[in-house]
Amino acid sequence: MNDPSALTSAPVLDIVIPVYNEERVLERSVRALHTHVHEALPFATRITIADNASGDATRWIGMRLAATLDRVHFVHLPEKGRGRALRTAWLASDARVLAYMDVDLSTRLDGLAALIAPLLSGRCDISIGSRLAPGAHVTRSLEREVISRTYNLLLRSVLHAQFRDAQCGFKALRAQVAHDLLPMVRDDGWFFDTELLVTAQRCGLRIHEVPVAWVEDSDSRVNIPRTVVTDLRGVVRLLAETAPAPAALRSQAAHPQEVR
Ligand SMILES: Nc1nc2c(ncn2[C@@H]2O[C@H](COP(=O)(O)OP(=O)(O)O)[C@@H](O)[C@H]2O)c(=O)[nH]1
Ligand SMILES: [Mg+2]
Repeated sequence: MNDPSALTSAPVLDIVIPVYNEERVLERSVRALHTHVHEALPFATRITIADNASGDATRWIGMRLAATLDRVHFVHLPEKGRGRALRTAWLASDARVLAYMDVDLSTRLDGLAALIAPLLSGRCDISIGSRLAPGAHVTRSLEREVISRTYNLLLRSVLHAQFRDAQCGFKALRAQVAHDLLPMVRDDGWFFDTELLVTAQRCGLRIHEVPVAWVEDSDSRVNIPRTVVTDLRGVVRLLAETAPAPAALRSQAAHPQEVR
């Protein structure tokens, strides 16, 4: 149970929900997540709805939810881009652990505790949901399965990625890590996740993968051909960039901290 006396203090965890034209599911998902965090997480948790340029009723539903539910915030950005929404909401947050999850709740909510626990105990710097790790239960179309496996194979062979699933919409990291890492991440769209993880790995940060139970929602904002092209361009850019890690990140990697 969250402590009601702590409603105005900084939460331990901030879960950002990036949304673009999600009037259909926004209210149902936020209410389900709100109930879950209050019942299942033993620390103060905020939910931040981060909308970019939605043209439907998303903005008004988000504002109403923020006015109605405790510890639910709403931010609106005029320009599109999921990475932009995550970057902005994370950098503005005063929570010690920052997370995000897709609004369609494709990941089962009971995976949240397993995602956050290794960050709170200091066992890792970034914790990511994985549909390709042993123990994951995934229901999705053959097309998305093939694209996902091919893309992640490419990341492993070309960029030497040590993580299995770059694109699962379920990730968390320590706030200090986000503040140090995000200035090095340039992409503001779908490639943001990959760039964040590859940059973290290059800085020697510890990435922990949590197998998830995932049921794909076929209502998608992804334009697959366009996203494949921008992802491949992003991979080529990261291949060409091998900037050294800033000292702050190197020392975090060398001296991992427990989050209190
Ligand atoms: N803030 C923001 N969120 C976005 C944008 N594009 C997609 N999203 C959100 O990103 C999440 C994942 O999108 P979705 O279409 O389910 O992706 P898929 O599951 O990979 O097909 C959802 O919560 C979307 O509303 C965007 O431009 N801005
Ligand atoms: Mg989805």
